[in-house]
Amino acid sequence: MTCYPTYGGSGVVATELGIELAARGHEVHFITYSQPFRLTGREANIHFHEVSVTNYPLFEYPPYDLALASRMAEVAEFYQLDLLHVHYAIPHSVSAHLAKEMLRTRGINLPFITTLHGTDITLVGLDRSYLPITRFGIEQSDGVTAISQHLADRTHKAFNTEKPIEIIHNFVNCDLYRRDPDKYKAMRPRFANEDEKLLVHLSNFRPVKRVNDVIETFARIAAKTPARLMMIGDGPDRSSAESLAMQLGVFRQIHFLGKQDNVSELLPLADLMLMPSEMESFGLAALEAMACRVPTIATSVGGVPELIDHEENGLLYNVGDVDGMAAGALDLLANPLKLDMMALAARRTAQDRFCSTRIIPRYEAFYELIADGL
Ligand code: GMT
Repeated sequence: MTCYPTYGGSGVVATELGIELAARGHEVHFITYSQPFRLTGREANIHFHEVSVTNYPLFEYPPYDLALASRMAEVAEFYQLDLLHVHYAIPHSVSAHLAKEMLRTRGINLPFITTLHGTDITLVGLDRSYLPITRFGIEQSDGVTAISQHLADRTHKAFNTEKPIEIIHNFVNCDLYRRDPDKYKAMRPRFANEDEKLLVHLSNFRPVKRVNDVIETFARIAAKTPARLMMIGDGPDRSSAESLAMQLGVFRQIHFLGKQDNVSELLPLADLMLMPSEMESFGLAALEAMACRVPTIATSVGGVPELIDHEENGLLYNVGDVDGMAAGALDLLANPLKLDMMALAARRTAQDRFCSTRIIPRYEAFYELIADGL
């Protein structure tokens, strides 16, 4: 398994997938530049191989992709891996292709699967300097999966490729992500008083997440009802969000919590999640919240409508419609029965359609297919 091990949806999915597969008895080897942040290092059947990139004054840009390919080939040979599964096309699929070719010269067959997550296609992959190599990486993959139908369609169109793409939606462990009444009672007072509503946002605070819209929406909500907001995560737009919160007079009602490992303990404390992104190929944070009985107020972009049905298990708005999102949130917060129905529907969606018990077997079946060369 190869992914970006830092804070980001694709790394989370890869890590959780590795953990779930290991729990089912598979031997999982992570090959990345640092230990993925949701791994503790104590999980059975999980092995971590660090890719170290030697620097040399001649290298203005140390060649990580080559060091990764080398390590992939070594690990695959030493540990007799059945296949490589890389998350995020760039540069991982190209490194996997190189590793495969290196092993081929030694008589070893090593198929590889690429999972597309979103920005590898919609932002980075479409940049002129990466487009041809991204298309190459996708086409050379023995199998390709995408985390939503939207992303698969977009990939076919943007890269003008007919490469078959298996849709395997993101997943959540519904036993871990749930509202435990005792924990709720014990922890919620840390973040909100009894008369206050609690909202949450979770992301990497990149421009695509529109964190300032989170603050704008929250300020409109807080002007009408006592409320607090947990901002989980960190990234380039955090200070701009903090400064906007100051300007709008809601800074003291917001907990900027930074990067947190155990989001499954924080999400269930909230009444609503805010996810006003410019683009989401899936919206994993919303799914994690939904499993915890927290409906999401989101933008109707990318793959989000594959997860959220407007007025059923959440609310959908146009990008930038902070007035609409605030009005929707206030309406729900003022109608506990309606909010409760939506919270139950959100949990049901997570359980019935996106629970790891349903999705992991899809990956296992796909692995079998690719490993058997079909
Ligand atoms: O936007 C992020 O959180 C990072 C990015 C990534 O690739 O790490 O996330 C993408 O992958 C997630 C997991 O599959 C999806 O849930 C996100 O929707 C997707 N982000 C975008 O498409 C902007």
